Amino acid sequence: GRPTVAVVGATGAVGSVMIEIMNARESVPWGEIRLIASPRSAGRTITVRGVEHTVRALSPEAFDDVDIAMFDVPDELSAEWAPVAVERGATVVDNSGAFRMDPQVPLVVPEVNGSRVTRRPKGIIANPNCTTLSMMAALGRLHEEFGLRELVVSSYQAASGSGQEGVDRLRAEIEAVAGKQVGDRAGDVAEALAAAGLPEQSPFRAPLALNAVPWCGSRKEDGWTSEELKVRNESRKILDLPELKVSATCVRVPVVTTHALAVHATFGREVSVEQARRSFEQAPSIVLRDDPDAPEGPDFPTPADVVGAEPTYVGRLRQAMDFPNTLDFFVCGDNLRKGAALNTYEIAETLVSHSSVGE
Ligand code: 11C
Repeated sequence: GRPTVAVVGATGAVGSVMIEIMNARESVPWGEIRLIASPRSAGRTITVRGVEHTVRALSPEAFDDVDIAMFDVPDELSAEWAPVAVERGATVVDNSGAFRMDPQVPLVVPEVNGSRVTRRPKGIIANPNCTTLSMMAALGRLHEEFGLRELVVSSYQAASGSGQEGVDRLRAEIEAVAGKQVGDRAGDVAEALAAAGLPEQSPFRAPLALNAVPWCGSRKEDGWTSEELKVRNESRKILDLPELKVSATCVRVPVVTTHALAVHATFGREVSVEQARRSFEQAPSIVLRDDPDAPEGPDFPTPADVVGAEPTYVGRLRQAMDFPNTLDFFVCGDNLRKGAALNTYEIAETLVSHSSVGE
């Protein structure tokens, strides 16, 4: 029969986008759609594709007869519950960081390495971090054309990467400085936030309103952040380039949704902007917005253009002046869609199209 799919974390930020994605699909391959969340949210009703569903509480029995369980929950919960779902017979597609670097767990971006879904010794497939994912469709394409050797990236990450808490904090900070002549010296913004009654405790390491904060995630060795290491490790794994040279600087900017990255990618041979352009134009999941001579002014993607969109947007494509094998470009991806819910859903669709579950 048709497979049963479960959304675990159905009431959270990413889970809600997952349901939006299923509602927007022309057709879905699922027999049953099951919504699962913490006992706190259980009993709520959510309409999916015109049918009212009651959210079930997370429990081992909730996974009975589930073919694919898509997990959109924090790392600790995935670590604990994904194996339970597998034991009950489900294949898990996990959007947390719990299993990404496990050698027995494929890390999948369907248009780059979709065939890997078939080898999953633990019954788990991992979805990459949203920052890595935002550039992966474009990089996968260029790697196929030219052979990627080195990757230097700077990110411009949205507040929603820090969850609803991050979104709430950014909105409160913007409100606290809006319409006021807040000074531009160190401390002026912090003072305005304190005056507006905002707690000093914040998901960000510094005021984000009127600012940019070169810190995403947690502290790791030698001054790197967790987010910068994820970009390095996950890019290597997805592209199957364990020796790829990667250096990333991850920066939080006062944007609500959509991560952007400035990418400096070096290849094994001379590159051509024309060839890269053609390759992007042929990729169904990439939109090239790169017309510097457009009559209405130069055309390029900004995060605001991309919110709610499924594809990755690429612009500012240039041959690096002093580096014959290098392309520079700017890429934007909705961190809650391709960066999270959409890619997870596409992995689940890929599993079905490989007839790899639910038979
Ligand atoms: C951020 N990319 O913008 C992070 C959030 O590994 O799934 C996602 C963390 C993860 O802060």
